[in-house]
Amino acid sequence: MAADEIKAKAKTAKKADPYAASVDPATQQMIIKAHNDEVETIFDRALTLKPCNIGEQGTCCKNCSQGPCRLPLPKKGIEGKDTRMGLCGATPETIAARNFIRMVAGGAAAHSDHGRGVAETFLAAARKETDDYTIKDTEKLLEVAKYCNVPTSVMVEGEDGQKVQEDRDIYDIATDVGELALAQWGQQEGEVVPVLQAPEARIQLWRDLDVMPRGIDREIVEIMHRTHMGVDQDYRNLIKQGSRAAIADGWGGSMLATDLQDILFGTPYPVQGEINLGVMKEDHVNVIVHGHEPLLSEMIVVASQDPELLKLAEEKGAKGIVLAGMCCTANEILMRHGLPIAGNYLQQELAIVTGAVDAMVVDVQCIMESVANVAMCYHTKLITTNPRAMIESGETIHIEFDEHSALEDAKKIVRTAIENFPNRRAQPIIPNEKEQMVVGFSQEAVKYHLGGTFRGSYVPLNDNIINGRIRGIAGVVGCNNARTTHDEGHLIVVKELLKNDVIVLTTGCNAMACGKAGLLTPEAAKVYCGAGLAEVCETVGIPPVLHMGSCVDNSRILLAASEVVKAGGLGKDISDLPVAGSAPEWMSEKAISIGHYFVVSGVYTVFGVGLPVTGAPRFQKYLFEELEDIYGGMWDLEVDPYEHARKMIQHIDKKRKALGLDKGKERVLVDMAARRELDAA
Ligand code: NFS
Ligand code: SF4
Repeated sequence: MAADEIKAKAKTAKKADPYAASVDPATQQMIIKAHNDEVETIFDRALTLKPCNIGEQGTCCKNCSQGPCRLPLPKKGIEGKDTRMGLCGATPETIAARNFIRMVAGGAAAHSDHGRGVAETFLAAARKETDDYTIKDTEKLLEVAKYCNVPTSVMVEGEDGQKVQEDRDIYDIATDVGELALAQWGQQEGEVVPVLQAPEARIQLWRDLDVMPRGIDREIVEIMHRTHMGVDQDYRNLIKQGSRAAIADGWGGSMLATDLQDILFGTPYPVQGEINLGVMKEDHVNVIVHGHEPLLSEMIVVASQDPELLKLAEEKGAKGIVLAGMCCTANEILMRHGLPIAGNYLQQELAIVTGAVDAMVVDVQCIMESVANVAMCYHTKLITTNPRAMIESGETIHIEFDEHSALEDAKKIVRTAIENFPNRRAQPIIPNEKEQMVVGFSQEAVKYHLGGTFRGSYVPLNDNIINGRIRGIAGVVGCNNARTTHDEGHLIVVKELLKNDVIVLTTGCNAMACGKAGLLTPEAAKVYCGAGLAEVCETVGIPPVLHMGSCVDNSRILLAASEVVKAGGLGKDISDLPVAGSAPEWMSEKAISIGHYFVVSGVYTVFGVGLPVTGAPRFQKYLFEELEDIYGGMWDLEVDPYEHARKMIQHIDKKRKALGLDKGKERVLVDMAARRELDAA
C-alpha cells in the first residue's frame, strides 16, 4: 500500500478509545495523535478484526488439505460422550494438543535459533575471527566451562620436573565452550548439557519420564513430525514431546543464549535506566533498535558513540544521537549499558507516530509488519538487518548485519538515521512520560545483593521466605496483547502480589510495563509492598520487582529457582518451592514455550487473555490438573487479573503449608540448627 492509501483506510476505520486501549498515558496520547494524523494502529484494527472462536478454542486443524476441520464446542456444551472428530477421525484433544505443541515448537525455535546465532558469534570471537567481539566476562566463562565440563587448567611439567597445574588460555577455553555449545543444537543422542544445572531431583524426574532433551533442533523437528497428519494421535504423548522441546528451550537454547551473551557483553548487574516514549529527544537524532538480538544492538551502541558520526549529526542540525530500545533488544542494552527503553511491544507503532524517529532498526521477533506502513506516513526509515526477517510492506531498507563486519554495518545503519534527520515532515510530539528504574538482576546479582557483600548466597532469601517476611516468589513475564488493555493486566497482577509479600521476578514486556509504572525502583517497596516484603527490600536496597532481562533470560529465573533449592530449607525440588509463574498479557508462541517449560520445571503457571485449549475439555484438564501429579507444576487460565494473582498466592500458600511454613509469620528465627532440621525433614 502507498502512504495515501494507508491514510484513506485509516480515515474510514473505527477508532480505538485510547483510555480503553491502554493504561499508559504516553500510549494514550500517541493513539490520539495517530487518529489526528490519520494513521491506523493495531488498537484500531482490534476493534473490527475479531478472533475466530474455533481457533481460539484450539480446535481448528489445518494440518492436511482435507480440512480445515473445525470442531468448536457445541453451544449447549457436551452432553454425554464427545463425538466430535475431524475427517480423519482426529479428536478435539488430538487437534488442540497438536496445535499447542506446534506453538511450543515455534517458540522454542525462535529462542533457540537466536541462541544458535549467539553461539556462532561467540565461537568467532573465541577463535579471534572478528575484532568486533571479545570475551568480556571471564568469570562467567569459567562458570560456564565448569558445567560444560571444559577443563580450565592443564597439568604441565615444571622446571624441577614436577607436574604443576597451569591455567589454560581464556580464548582456548572459550573455543572449547563455543564448540560444545554449538554442538547442542545438532546433537542426536545423550542429554543437552545446560539442563544438568537443574536440581538433582528434577533431572531424575525428567529421566524417569523420558523427556530429557537429546538435541535442541531434534526436539523441535520431532514436534513437526509427530503433528503431521496421521502420526501422534494421543494428546498425552504429544504433550510429552512438547515438554521435551520446551526443556530444550528453557534449559538449553535460551540458557545458552543468555550465558554466552553474558560472556560476550558482560553479566548484568544493577544499573539505572529510563523508560517510555519520553526518552526520545526532539532536537536529537532518534534511533530505535527493535527486536531481540543484542549482537546487533551492542554494535549500534558503539557506532552511536563514534566521534565522526556524532560530528555528522551536528552538521545535520542535531544536538546528538539518542539510541533507545524497544521490546527485548531494549532490555538487553538497558541491562548492560543503561541505555533507555522507548517502550514495550504495543508501543512500536506509536514510537513512529511521535514523528521523531529517524530510523527504526529491526532484527527478529515481535516486529509488526504494520510498522512499515506507519513509517511511510512519517519520515522514519525502517531498516531490516537480518536475512531471516525481511519486510515487503512499505519502503523498508535492508542493511544486512554480519558478525564479521559488525561495526561497519552498524555505522552504516546509524549514518542512514542521521542523514534522515533533516527530512522530518512536521514538528514531532514526544510525550513527557519517562520513569526511572533499576534493572539488571541476573541470578548472580540477586545472589550478591541478597547475600551481602562478603558472602554472595541465596540463604538470606530463603531465610526470609522461611520466616514469612517474603511469602513466596513469582515470575511474571510475557507480552502485551491488543485483545486486552495494554499494561493493565501486568500491573494489577504485580501490585496484588507485592501487596501480599510476594517478590516478583520479571522479564520481557512485563518488565517494561513495571518500569513505566515506577515499580522497578527501591522506593516502590514502601508504596506497594506488604510490611514483610517492604522491610526486606528496604534493608537490602532493592526494588520489589527484579528486572532479569529479556524473554530468553527467563532461563535466569529457572537458575534462580535452582539456587533457592540448593540454598536449602525449602524442599528438594522447584516444585516444592512457594513460587508461581504468570503471563497476564501473553500473545507469542515464545510465551507458550516459556509457560510450558515453567510448568514441567514444577511451577504453577497462569496465563491471561485466553488459551487455545478450551475446545478440548479432556486436554484442558490434563494441562490444568493432571500435569501436577506428573511434574508438580500445571497450567491455568485466568482472565481477571485480581483473581489471577489470588490463584497464584493460593498456590504459594499451598506450598508453604506443605513445607510446614504456615504457622504464622515471624514465629521463629531460623538458625543453623533449625535449618538442618528443616533440611532433614
Ligand atoms: Ni517476549 Fe520479547 Fe514482548 Fe512477548 Fe515479544 S518482546 S521475547 S515475546 S511481546 S514479551
Ligand atoms: Fe482434518 Fe485430520 Fe486433516 Fe486435520 S489432519 S485437517 S483433522 S483430516
